[in-house]
Amino acid sequence: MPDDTVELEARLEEAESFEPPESFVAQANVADEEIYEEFEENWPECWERAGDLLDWKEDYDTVLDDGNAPFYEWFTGGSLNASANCLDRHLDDRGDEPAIEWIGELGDTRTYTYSDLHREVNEFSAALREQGVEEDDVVTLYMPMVPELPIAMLACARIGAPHSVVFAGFSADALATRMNSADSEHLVTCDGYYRRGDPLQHKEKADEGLGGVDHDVESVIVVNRLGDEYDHPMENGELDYDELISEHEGAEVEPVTRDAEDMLFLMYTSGTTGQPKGVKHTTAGYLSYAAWTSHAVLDIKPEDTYWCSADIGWITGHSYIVYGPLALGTTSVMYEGTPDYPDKDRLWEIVEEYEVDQLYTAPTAIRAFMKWGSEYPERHDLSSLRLLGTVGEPINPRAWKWYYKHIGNEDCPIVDTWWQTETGGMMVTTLPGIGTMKPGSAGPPLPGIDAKVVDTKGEEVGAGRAGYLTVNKPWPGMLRTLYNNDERFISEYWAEYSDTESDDPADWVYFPEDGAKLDEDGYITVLGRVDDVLNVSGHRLGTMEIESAIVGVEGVAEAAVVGGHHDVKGEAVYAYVITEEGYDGGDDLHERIVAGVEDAIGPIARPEEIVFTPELPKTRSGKIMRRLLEDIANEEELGDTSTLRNPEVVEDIQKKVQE
Ligand code: 6R9
Repeated sequence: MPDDTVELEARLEEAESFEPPESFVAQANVADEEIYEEFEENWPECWERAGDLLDWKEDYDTVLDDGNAPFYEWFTGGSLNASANCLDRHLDDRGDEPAIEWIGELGDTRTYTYSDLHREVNEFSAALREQGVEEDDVVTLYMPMVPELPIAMLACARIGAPHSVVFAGFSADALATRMNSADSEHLVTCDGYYRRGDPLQHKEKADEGLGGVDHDVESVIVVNRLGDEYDHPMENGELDYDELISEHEGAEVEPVTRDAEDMLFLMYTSGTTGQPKGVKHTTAGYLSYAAWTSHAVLDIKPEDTYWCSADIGWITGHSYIVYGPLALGTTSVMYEGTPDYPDKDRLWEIVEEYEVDQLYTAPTAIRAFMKWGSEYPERHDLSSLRLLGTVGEPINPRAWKWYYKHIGNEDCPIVDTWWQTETGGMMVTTLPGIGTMKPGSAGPPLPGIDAKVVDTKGEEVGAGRAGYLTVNKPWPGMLRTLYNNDERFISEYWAEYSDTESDDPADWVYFPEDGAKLDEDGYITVLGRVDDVLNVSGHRLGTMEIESAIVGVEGVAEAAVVGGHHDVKGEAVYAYVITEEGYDGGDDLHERIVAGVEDAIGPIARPEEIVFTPELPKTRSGKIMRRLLEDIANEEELGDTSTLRNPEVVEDIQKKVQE
């Protein structure tokens, strides 16, 4: 390596902060730092900026109705349709431009122009209607990354039927739980998909899930992705997607006028208890917020080719593959497969071929790229990239710098965006054309977002101190409630820091259950969950859900699940298991536990390590000391064990983990 490269490398290693590249600033959608003040001084009317990005059927009359906190309502009096905003309004100017560039894992591709997408969404809307789907019926979409997934989402939106997308990697049981919780009587699914070149069956899993649905299911529609590779069962009156589309060829379905606050979709996510939470998002608030943050943070312009590599089965894919980018009329790339198939340069090959302008991915992926080495991106011309983004978990400065240098060539700003399923869109991040970037720190709250770092009493902590993240004012993209469960909505998100008896919105504080640290410039470093939620490869998993799956396995008496450090996944699942009295283990219990977890949740929740132990460390009041189990998993020095009822088990467990 020549000397100057070594020097450059060293300077990059040491640098604590980076300025947005001038070339970027010159063209940025948002480049004037006064925006922070403008939002603050003019709150909540500042949110008209987000509302202005949409086409309204009927204009709204109130930006924010906070009369019934925390059940806030946004853009009240207004009406619109999300699919019309993502499709119809672009037809005149951008009808022939690509809306979705879909890339299959095997290299097959499909381009949907805005006209194509509009046509198929109309046809599928007609098909759904014919199947009896009515306004406000929840339609479950249990689908992998095929173009028919965003088509089905937009078709639901068109006819005013909220969708509930269930990640394809989730198990049959998980599908049933979600359909039951949402009383969903309609399912759109898929025969299968490809993973690392192999066809994976999906339909049988869907069938098994349907077996667990406790009410009548009116319709099941199956997309055929695998063709002749997999002769999927169709024995129960299911309908074939392609046949439905051809039956409804040329159909036009008038977009249903939806009230601003009408539900656009439900998205289930993990929480502290075993039951997943149905997060409710609305038409105007959510869509305007997804569009606004896509504009301000991702710097999306209609002529861009933008790529978010998440799965649409998670909120990131909803907001930043489908709704945000399409509302802005840009080209959104959608990739079916894994980043290392056929080789570890797959992403870079796609960036080069499609001349991708913005890439939005997750720290877990970046850590994997780093491990594979810079020779893979070096094989490709990545000069089309203008902006990089990350989401899902904290990114460590080393990974940030690797991304900055090896993918961004040191001239793309990086936005490290903190947000959640519940927030609908980004909340804490630098604005790419304005803010100094500090690797490892997400940045200040976005304009109009009143996020703070507080102590257990709700007092703000000073610079350099760690505490808990709170959001002290509402924002348009926020969840409105948990489906059919206002009480849990309040207890999960508000009770911690609010005066729940108060009618004054100023007394209501949203608690995202993340720990955070503040620096002297008001930048927030998010430290991770403070509840019993794990973040495995950026996926949110409840420890309780995994524990109850393990306890359901024959021979298991008790289980405790914690997160242990993992170089690529960030966190990995560690399970400590007590077997039943008299159970001699020794057989296939390990495999049965893995299978039990995969059946209840899916392979993403598979334990990395299962430790059998006769006892779990418990406090005198009988609570499992999870913190200690975490320290053991991470092979860290153990904290205070003096409050334990059974300190002697600790050493025993430690030995087993180290074996
Ligand atoms: C969008 C999404 C939310 C949880 C969140 C936090 C973690 C997300 C982060 C981040 C640090 C970031 N998280 N982005 N932590 N820095 N930039 O991921 O939604 O699946 O609901 O997860 O992810 O812990 O509370 P979701």
